[in-house]
Parts: sequence; structure tokens; C-alpha cells
Amino acid sequence: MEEKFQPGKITGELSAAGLHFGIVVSRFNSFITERLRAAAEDALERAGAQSKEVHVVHVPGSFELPLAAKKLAATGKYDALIAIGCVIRGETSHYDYVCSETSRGLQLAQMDTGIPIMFCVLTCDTLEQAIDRAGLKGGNKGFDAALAAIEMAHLSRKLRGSQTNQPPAGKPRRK
Ligand code: INI
Repeated sequence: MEEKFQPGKITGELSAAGLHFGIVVSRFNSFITERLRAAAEDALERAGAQSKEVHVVHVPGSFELPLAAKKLAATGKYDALIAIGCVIRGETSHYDYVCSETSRGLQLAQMDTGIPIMFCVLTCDTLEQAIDRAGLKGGNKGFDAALAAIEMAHLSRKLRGSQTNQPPAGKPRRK
């Protein structure tokens, strides 16, 4: 069916050429997180990123991802960041604190800095669920996060340069 209403669309491309990325990786559950990191790097390289324009920082656990990501974002050197972690439920409520503070902290970091930060933190009940998402049945979430990072990097550049949020000249925005 032909659509009559055709709004202007702003989208992000999937070429990583000329873009700068930071990857923050948790060492906790490194059996999983290193597989996510390798897949993210693979996706960036295949999309045209230069290895010298991709920087990798390791932190002890997922709980430390937000601070490191925020500091990287604040350098102004990166078009997008990928935060990689893996939290697996244990016998206590520790899992819930790590998951909620990590996701909240990463969201705050990207909102505060304006730099897109991909949430590539697996939150799983079992090790098997994590393995499935780090290169087995569920694909590899690191690869997916890198594609999202590329798209958001382009989109951010476009939205930064676009005038869509500005009121038309001579017509001040109503308060
Ligand atoms: N960190 C993780 O990344 N994954 C986990 O599963 C995990 N568990 O289960 O404890 C975990 N804990 C460490 C935490 O992220 C901090 O590094 C630590 O509490 C020091 O601040």
C-alpha cells in the first residue's frame, strides 16, 4: 500500500569508518565478558572502524562500569561507548543491587554526557543463559551492542547538527 503521509526521517547508518569508540569491560565473569568484547570488536572492525580508534578499558565488576564509562564519555574523544558486563544471580540479593545500579548508572552517564552508551550487560539467572548470549544459541550480544553503538553514534551526530529542536526564526518557543 502506498503511504501518503511521509514524515522526514532521521536515521543512523551502519558504517563505523571515521568514528571513535570506547569499550568498557567488566573482569567479573570474564569467561563471558571477553567473548562479548571480542564480538563487539569484530563488529566494529567489519563495519570499517580503525583499531587505533577503538579503546578498551577493563574494570573489576559491572558495578564499576558506570563511573569508568562516564569518565571516558567526559573526555569528548568518543562517538559512542559500549559497556560490557555479566551478572549472574546468586543466593543473595547482591545480584539485584549490582543489576539495578549498573543499569541506572549507565543510563545516567549517557544522559549527563550526551554520549551514547550501549548497555551490553547480561543479567542472567544461570551460567547457561549467559553462555547462550555470548556466542551460542542467542547469538552474541557484544556484536549486537556494537551495531547499536555505530547507529547511535551517527544518529547523535545528526541530531546535534539538526535544527529540529529549534523554534523557527522570529517565533520564540512558548513557555
Ligand atoms: N559483578 C559482576 O559483574 N557480575 C556478577 O555476577 C557479580 N556478582 O555476582 O557478585 C559482580 N559483583 C562484583 C561487583 O560488580 C563489584 O565489582 C564489587 O561489588 C566491588 O564494587
